[in-house]
Amino acid sequence: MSLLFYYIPHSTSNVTSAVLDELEYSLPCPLAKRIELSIQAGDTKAPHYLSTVNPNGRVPAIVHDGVSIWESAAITMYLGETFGVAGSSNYRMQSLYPALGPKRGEAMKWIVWGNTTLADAASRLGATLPVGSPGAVEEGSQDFIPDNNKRNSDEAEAKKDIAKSLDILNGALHDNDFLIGQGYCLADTHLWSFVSYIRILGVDLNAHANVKAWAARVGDRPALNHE
Ligand SMILES: N[C@@H](CCC(=O)N[C@@H](CS)C(=O)NCC(=O)O)C(=O)O
Repeated sequence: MSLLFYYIPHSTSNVTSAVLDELEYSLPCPLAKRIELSIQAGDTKAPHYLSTVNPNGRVPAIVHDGVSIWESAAITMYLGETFGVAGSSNYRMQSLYPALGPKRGEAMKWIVWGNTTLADAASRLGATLPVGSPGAVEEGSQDFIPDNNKRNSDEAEAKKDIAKSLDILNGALHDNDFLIGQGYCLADTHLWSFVSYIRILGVDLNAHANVKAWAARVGDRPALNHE
C-alpha cells in the first residue's frame, strides 16, 4: 500500500494532517508518507504536481496506490471510509468514522458544510486581512489580494458569515459533546481544524460557548498532543 500526503505547513492541509494523526495514533506505523511543498518555491505550480497530483495547484492532496484525491472534504471522507471504520482493512477496533448508514451521512454533511460554508467564509476573511497578520493569505498564493485592493466590506461580510456558521455549530453542540450523537468521529477533527484557523484570524469563541468547549475537547485528544 502506498499513501502519499502533499502538504504546506499552516494551510488547509492542516485538516488532513490532523485527520491522519487521528487515524495513525493507534497504529504501529504511519499510514502516509508526508511530502512538504512550498508556494514560494513554486512546488504547487510545477508541471509534474499539476499533472499527477492536483491540477488546481493546491494542497492538501493525497495519492493512494497511484490515484490522486484532492479537496480536503473528499480526502477526510475517503480516509475515514478506508481506514477509520471499525473492522476495516487495518483491523481497527475503535471506530473513528461511522459505518455505512445515516450516521455516515451526518458525518458527510458536517464535513462538506465545513468546507462550503465555514471554510469559505474563513478563506475570505484570511484574504482580506493585512499582509503579515496572523493567518492572512501570503503573497504568492492564488488567493492573495494586495493590501490596496482589500475592501473593508469584504472583511465585514466574511465575519458576519463566520458568526452565522458558529451559531449553527453552537446549536448542533447544545446537547452533544461531539457533532454526531454517537460520540467522536473524524468530522469533529475536520471542523475543529477550520475553527482553529478562524481563531488564528482573531475570531473569538466567547459568544459560542458550546463550540469553545467542543474545540477544547477535540483539540485535547491524545492523537493531536503526542511527540
Ligand atoms: N477547497 C480546497 C482549498 C485548498 C486551498 O485553497 N489550499 C491553499 C492553501 S490554504 C493552496 O494550496 N494554495 C496554493 C496557492 O494558492 O498557490 C480544499 O479544501 O482542499
